Amino acid sequence: MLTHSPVTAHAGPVLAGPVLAGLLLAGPLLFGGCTGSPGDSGPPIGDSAPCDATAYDVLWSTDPSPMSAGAEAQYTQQVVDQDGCAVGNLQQNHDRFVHSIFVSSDLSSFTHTHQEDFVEVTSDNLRTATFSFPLTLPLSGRYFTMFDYAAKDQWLQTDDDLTVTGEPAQAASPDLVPNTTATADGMTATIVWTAPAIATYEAGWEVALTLADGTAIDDVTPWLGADAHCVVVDAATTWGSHTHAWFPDMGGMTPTMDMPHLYDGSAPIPFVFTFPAAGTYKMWIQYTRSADPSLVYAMPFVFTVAG
Ligand SMILES: [Cu+2]
Repeated sequence: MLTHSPVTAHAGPVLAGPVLAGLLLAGPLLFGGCTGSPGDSGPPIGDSAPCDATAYDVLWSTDPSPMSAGAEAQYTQQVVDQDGCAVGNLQQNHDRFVHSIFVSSDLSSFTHTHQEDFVEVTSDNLRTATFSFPLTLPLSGRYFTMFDYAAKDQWLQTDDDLTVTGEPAQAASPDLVPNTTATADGMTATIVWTAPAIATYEAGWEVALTLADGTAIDDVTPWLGADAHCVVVDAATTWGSHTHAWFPDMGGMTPTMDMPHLYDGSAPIPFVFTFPAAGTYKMWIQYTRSADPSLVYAMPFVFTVAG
């Protein structure tokens, strides 16, 4: 099942991405369709009549622009509606207001980040639906970008592309050899498919976690409101989605609900998902352990979905 079904992906104004680079912080240019002064655009928090969003988009810029491989930049983003007005009624979902995921076109680099990982969200952030965080991407080339956020009890997703300059460059093509075992950061993850991956049918898999030497663990702890997260993209990095460790009634969950803590890593962690089309995909299973909650693991798997 899709837990983060995009309601209006790609449906927003055509302002997103590099076109806006350098303009995002310019204020008045962004608020032409809104009432009030630029800095006050968007409703006060708790206002009963927020801007009447029927479509959403995420505008963004980097400083410097363009970004250079391996060099830290400041990434600033704003969630706007169909009129370019700040969406002042974003809902916190999975402990964050906007989840930003960057995947290199060669599928070697995966980053999942949020402003809250660096500084707290303020009322100004929420009123202007604008968030900012430092970002370093290791390789030049195109990065597929996914923004996950929520408003009006809807899961929302906007996708975009970001281009990084400099050296080193991404590989010319991704490594698409399927794997069922991944080892990273001293841990090993192994997946077993429990329902076959066939396009448009619900697939299922379980992820078994151990230390890299095979030692069992039992201290997986919730991170961002779930025991485990899964971000998946297609091999062409033109489509992506996000799901979580399965639990009963998961499909009925709304953005502000908390997921139960059911899995500590001592038994395989189940996932279900319906892939939209046949082809090769890559996913990253993310989780943390109470042994070191600051270390977020991202275990990568390449797999094929049958037609
Ligand atoms: Cu996130």
